Amino acid sequence: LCMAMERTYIMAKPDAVQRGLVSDIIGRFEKKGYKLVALKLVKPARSLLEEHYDSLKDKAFFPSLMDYMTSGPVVAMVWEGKNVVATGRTMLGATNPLESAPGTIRGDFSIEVGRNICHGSDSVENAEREIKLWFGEGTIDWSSHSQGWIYE
Ligand code: DGT
Repeated sequence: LCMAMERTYIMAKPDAVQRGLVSDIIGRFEKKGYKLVALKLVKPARSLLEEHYDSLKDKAFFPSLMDYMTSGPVVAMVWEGKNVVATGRTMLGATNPLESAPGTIRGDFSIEVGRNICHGSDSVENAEREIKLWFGEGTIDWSSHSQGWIYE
């Protein structure tokens, strides 16, 4: 139980909130065995999203991405666990739902890349950057009684 634990930033996008899919997204991470260390409903400012998606600012779809992401509240979360950055991305499925496998969150609940319902950090470095951006120091350390039944 002393292994270094990763953290990742997971976000239910405005369409997930509108469509009532938040509990499915949270439930998959919870049931997998990952530990929730931060969660909030937030209507993000355009400036926050511009920083979050800074690497995409020259893409043709960036304005529509900003309109989509500012269209309503999102659920921002931080999940902790072994290899949670890469495994979290696997759980979300491919960015384009046309390519996401059935059984993944996007594969099961979405059809188009511009309405792909969730976000997950793509590297440990980006996870740290995104967690700081969305939560600052506002994550919570707590001891989970089930860790001994999830990790050997
Ligand atoms: P995420 O988790 O939302 O950051 O998505 P990633 O990391 O799987 O994919 P990324 O960072 O290349 O793209 C971020 C979001 O931008 C993606 O979830 C949906 C949108 N997006 C990406 N590529 C396209 C595209 O070709 N067309 C449109 N309309 N949106 C796109």
